[in-house]
Amino acid sequence: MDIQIINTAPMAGQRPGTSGLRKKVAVFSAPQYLENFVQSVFDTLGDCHGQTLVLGGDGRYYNRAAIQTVLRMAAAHGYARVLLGQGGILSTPAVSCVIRKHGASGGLILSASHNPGGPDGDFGIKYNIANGGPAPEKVTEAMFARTQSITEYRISDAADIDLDAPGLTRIEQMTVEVIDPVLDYAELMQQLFDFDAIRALFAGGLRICFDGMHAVSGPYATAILEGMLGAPKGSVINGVPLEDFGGGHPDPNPVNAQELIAIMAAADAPDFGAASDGDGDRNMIVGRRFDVTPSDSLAILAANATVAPGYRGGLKGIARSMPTSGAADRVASALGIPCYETPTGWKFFGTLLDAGMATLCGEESYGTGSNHVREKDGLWAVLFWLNLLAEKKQSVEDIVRAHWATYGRNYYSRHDYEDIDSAGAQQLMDAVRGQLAALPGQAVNGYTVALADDFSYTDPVDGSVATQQGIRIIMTDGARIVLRLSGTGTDGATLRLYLERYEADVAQHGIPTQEALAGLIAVAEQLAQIRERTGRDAPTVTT
Ligand code: VG1
Ligand code: CO
Repeated sequence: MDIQIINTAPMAGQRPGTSGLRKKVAVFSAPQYLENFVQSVFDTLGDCHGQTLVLGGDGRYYNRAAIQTVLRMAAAHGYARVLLGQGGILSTPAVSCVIRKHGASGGLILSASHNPGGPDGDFGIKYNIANGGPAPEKVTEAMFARTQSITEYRISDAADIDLDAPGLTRIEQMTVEVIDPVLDYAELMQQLFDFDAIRALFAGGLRICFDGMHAVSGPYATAILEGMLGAPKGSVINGVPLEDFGGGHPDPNPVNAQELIAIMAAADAPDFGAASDGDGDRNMIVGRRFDVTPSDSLAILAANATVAPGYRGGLKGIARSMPTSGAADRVASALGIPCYETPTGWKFFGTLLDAGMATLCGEESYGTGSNHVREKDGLWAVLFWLNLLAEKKQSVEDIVRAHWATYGRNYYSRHDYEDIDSAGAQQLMDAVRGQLAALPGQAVNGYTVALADDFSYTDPVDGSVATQQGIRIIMTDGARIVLRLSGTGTDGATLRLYLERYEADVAQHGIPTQEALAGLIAVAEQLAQIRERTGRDAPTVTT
């Protein structure tokens, strides 16, 4: 075995977005593309002799080939040990858990999360630091800068290793340990939730449907829900990870998870439904004929956190991304704890969690998590809800309605305009930005603008600043519109329009969401001229 030094040259477009570097498989598998990025990550980290790296992915097309390359490069970079998920499989929250539990210096997650997979789909890679969380922006920017000046990479010429056989293999000085991808994670879940109470729920006849969407969550859900907790066989559907996710789009929302939504709408629907995404960090919670908005889910878990043994001591604080609804803020204020508002992306929660300032975090995009790891965690949210059902002995819908009755309802929706022209999308954002200074005080369609800005964030722990994190137009009654461009797509641009309005009156809590937000939707159209500028007369996806 020898370490080879291969000449290379910078490639365009290797800047990580909201969550890692994502490109079409054809781009990632082109000669030296993956190698350039991985070497740039390693060069940014510096000397890794003696250190442990965690490695795994969501099982999508190109995962196994990419893992062999990363292993050879990690050996050439001096790592002492790699903990590799068997078959190349590790969910994003499991990587976070394994890094923390085994004292690794970091991990590489091979995933494009909710983006479609397969030879024509997307691939992605993300580096997580020693706390188990996504590398912060200053680190990903340094990695990007390195991709712009790279001249060579180092790689062992060792043969491919067996990714499926548990145990130890050596590449150069490095030991590769193939681990059970579920074990450490399942053990952590057992510490956080009342497994006996959940087991009793199933024994008492509770029926659930968990849709793994042919992505990475399947093995975790099957082992924990059906195996450890006794949910009836068949409770997990689409539970085997496939390289192309069965041709589906592993983004757990009512549009993409139609099979689950249909099951939950049937006359004999199960009591509880859930779905996760490509890499297992998101969750959609569904009751019988009732969808739970992710922002509400965060607020409800926060309000009831002490039902779970892992949170008996109460919460230090809550953190939510800026576009996420203010439902959690109302719970935080009732609990007398702070609520932090961060930019979109889990990397912004890490410092707050490390500093013990926040216990629960959430995003409107079906992402919820806590200080148990440093990533959002799909199955964790499902177990939390099951623990809640065990305690409350109410239906999902009754729990949500009771929450609204206590705190009021934050009507909330996100409209996505996918794959629009990038230059046009930028022009739209610039045009709205140009109006911001003049908007406060103006009346638009019955609303009066109180504040209009481009969200900037100063991290309260390390003082780092992130600017241009989304345009907010906030009305005098607290209703708001947020506009931002996605940082995870690979086709053109995706415009996200977020809409929120608070309703205290319980008699007004039954309005269909889009109807309740119609006035705000009209304001957004008037200010941003979305139809004209995108050439679309409706969003691609409404959640
Ligand atoms: C989207 C979501 C964001 C989430 C990110 C990564 O980003 O809006 O809330 O953190 O995906 O999630 P964007 O930039 O496309 O809006 V995942 O599950 O892809 O790791
Ligand atoms: Co994800």
